[in-house]
Amino acid sequence: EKRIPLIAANWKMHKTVGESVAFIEELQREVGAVTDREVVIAPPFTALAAVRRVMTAPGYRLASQNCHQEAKGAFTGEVSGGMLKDVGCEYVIVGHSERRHVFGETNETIRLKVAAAFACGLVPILCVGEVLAERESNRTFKVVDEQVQSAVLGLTPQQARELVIAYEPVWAIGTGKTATPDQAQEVHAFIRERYAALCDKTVANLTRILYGGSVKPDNVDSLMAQPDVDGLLVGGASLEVGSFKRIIRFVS
Ligand code: G2H
Repeated sequence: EKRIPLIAANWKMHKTVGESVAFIEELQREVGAVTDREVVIAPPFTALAAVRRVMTAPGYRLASQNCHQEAKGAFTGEVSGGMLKDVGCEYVIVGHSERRHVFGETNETIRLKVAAAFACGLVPILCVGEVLAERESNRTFKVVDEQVQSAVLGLTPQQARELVIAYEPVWAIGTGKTATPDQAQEVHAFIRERYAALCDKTVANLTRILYGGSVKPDNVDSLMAQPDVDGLLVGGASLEVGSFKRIIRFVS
């Protein structure tokens, strides 16, 4: 068994329904079916249903950018995993650095969201990563380790195997400052090693670890050439079909 590369577009708070549909139609027209990699699109909540309807080519999957940890209830403004599954999502991004740092999500909230996502039949894409001050004080491994460890607490071996991890150094997000392929590889290898210790070696060898943070057409090949980089989580460069198409077609 091999790790199938996964390229995810995180559109954040961008695109109307019409813009989202036009993007998916054009992307599928230009790229067509993908068989040796998975393309995951995470539009805003408002465009999920419309994107689901036009996403018909093989290899494309729908994701949400967030979910609430409870199944239902008096949580005004929130969306549950079950609702996302219902609209056709297969994946959900959990613990993105913007959720952690702008909206105050803690490792504990994120652990609950990971569990809730699995309970609804969604696969979480768990984001982890250090801020600049943590990197500069040599705490990168410690921070990432705590984030991963906390999130996988209580997962079954099957869930641990399905979970997708995205390493996104916060200092590289939307800043144009990408981690070098070596910097990414170093942390990815560390995550896999820790994952093997926490879960199991076979599981860790099958778990996909994505890199995110200023991924661009001109750095995608060198990132994907790293042995422990199994895919990409792309923000800014996923908003245009031209650049996202090039990223999907990485060669490593
Ligand atoms: C990191 C990434 C997508 P960008 O947030 O999750 O965004 O590619 O714009 O740095």
